[in-house]
Amino acid sequence: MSKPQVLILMGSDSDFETMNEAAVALKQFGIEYEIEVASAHRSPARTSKLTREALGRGIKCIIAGAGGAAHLAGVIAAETTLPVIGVPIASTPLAGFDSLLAMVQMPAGIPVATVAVGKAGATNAGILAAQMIGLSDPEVARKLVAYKEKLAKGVEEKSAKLKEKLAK
Ligand code: RP5
Repeated sequence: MSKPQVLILMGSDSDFETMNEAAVALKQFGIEYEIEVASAHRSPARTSKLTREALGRGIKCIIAGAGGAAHLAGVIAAETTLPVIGVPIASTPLAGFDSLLAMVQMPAGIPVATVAVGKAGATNAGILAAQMIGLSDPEVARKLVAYKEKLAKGVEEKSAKLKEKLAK
């Protein structure tokens, strides 16, 4: 087994159902990843340690998912030069709007690439990480092209099916 290239961090184990979609996407492109629970508020020292060690361990991108007052991606970005992708999780009565605003409104100088709230965002976080890795990994780049072709083919099939249904 090769070394993980992506570190997936989440604020709580309750975020896993959403964040697993990032793992599923990475698996699709054959990218090794590691998953850890680390909270910006409940375990700041652990979050800092995992972040600071990541670059030296060969990690190329960190995906961070959190809900509510979602500061995880921001505090990670504060401590690393690795690209950080943030996934806002819908885990409170505010349905992820709170997480989105907390994550997306970073001050200039500390970028977090914030994706959509919830599972679609987690999927896109995995794909975006794959696209970063694909810049220097031809095998991953090839799989990304095939993935896009499959998406486009799926739309054509849906269109054909719809037309068939309407013709009946
Ligand atoms: C956030 O609080 C976590 O990212 C999670 O989305 C939310 C709730 O956490 P738990 O109370 O389920 O541990 O920090």
